[in-house]
Amino acid sequence: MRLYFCLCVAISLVVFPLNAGSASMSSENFQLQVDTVDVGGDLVNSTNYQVSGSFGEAPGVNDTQSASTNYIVEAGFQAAASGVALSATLSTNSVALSSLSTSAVNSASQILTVTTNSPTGYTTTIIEDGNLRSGSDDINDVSDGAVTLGSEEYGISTSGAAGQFNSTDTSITGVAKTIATTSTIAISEQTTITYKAAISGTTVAGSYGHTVTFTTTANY
Ligand SMILES: [Ca+2]
Ligand SMILES: [Ca+2]
Repeated sequence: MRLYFCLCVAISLVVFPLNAGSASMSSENFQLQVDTVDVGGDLVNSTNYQVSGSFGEAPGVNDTQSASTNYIVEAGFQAAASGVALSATLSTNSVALSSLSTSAVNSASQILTVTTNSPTGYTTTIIEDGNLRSGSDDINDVSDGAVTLGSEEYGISTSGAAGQFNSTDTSITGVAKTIATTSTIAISEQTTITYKAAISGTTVAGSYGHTVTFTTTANY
């Protein structure tokens, strides 16, 4: 018995503004997130750069982002007011597990890459639009921690420092599940998501598919 199905994935991002680390002032009618003493400033944009400047700050200090393995510095008062930056990409938007048989566990992967200057990191969740299915038939979600040869089971695992299922297979359900998270900034942090499926002798033949959605948010 041979089956073919593919998985279609999509990604969405939610970004919330970051409150600056300096002291804020507020009253009934206003809130100042950051403050400085200078004589002026502006945000300047071009094709290849953005300069956020305030007169009175040291020249050149606030022109560029400084990054290393363990930190990102957004220097200058205007940068402090600009908030958190977050980007997330997938290496592919479609994953195919090819034809399944009772003699193999098929797998295929995609890579999630996240960069954020949030000092408390990010969290990525996955959710499905329904079980992996073909009409009214579906492939059972893995429930015992491993997609096993000869058993009808489907799930994912992760690899990478941020991965949350690096040593077990887990189901994808209609409830958002955290698959990757960090507690510090991330610079091109990669998490590999591996989809795995196996069938039994009673699995109904067909073309199976579903859609999953990733959501990445900065931690606060
Ligand atoms: Ca499911
Ligand atoms: Ca199993």
